[in-house]
Amino acid sequence: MTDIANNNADYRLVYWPIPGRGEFIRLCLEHAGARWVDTPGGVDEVMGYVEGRAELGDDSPQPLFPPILRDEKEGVVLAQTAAILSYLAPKLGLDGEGAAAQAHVLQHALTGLDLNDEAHNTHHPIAAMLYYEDQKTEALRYAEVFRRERIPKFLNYLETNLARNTASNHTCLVGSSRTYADYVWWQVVDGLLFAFPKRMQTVLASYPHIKNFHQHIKADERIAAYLASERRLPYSDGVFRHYAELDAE
Ligand SMILES: N[C@@H](CCC(=O)N[C@@H](CS)C(=O)NCC(=O)O)C(=O)O
Repeated sequence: MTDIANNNADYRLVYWPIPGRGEFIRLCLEHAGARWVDTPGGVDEVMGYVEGRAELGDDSPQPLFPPILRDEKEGVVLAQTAAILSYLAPKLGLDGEGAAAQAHVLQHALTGLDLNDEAHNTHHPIAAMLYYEDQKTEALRYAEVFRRERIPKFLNYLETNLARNTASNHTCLVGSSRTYADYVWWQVVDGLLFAFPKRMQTVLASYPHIKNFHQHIKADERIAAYLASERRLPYSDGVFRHYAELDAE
């Protein structure tokens, strides 16, 4: 639930107007029904942070790039997706129980973020600052290996760990309730379904727990309401892009 009147928000996300890495954080905030706002100042606000013009207070470091989170109550400004997620986790009820479970949640989240980075490289294998059109030949080669080797390798990891987690009847990665690692993986699977629909249809036939996990979270009341709202931004120029030439069964 966002709070459009910014002054009532507990959290402020500062990110580009795309799903991208901001989406992992948005999903967690929505899960908890947190009062949050999404970059009210738009792209100028993002630039203010990366160019060192934003008010950070005394104790928060200068961020290098978005996503950036402001905890309005605590006066904390924080960057790096994994750091933001692990900071928010106990506040949003999305951490594991105990030190070992919390480390496992982080393990799963970082692994999902690795796959997110590789998905980005399928259309930007040479440099993020160059246009896709300037690296199409390399993108075709990268995407072919990504589809054949990397998607199954990572999804096998997800399927195996969902299968191992009987405590949640295979619907979560760690323990009996949802953590931020589940949202990281949900978003990556959802993004891959958008970007590589042919390949995902083929591989998901072998991964029943992933299919169920994806549907289960999508059907969650708060998440379903979020996905149907304007707050859920459409896939466009972010990590997950659909280029037909990069997809195949
Ligand atoms: N490891 C960082 C990566 C952050 C990142 O690459 N942010 C992108 C948007 S998703 C960006 O705006 N990068 C600008 C740049 O690299 O100059 C994280 O997970 O937060």
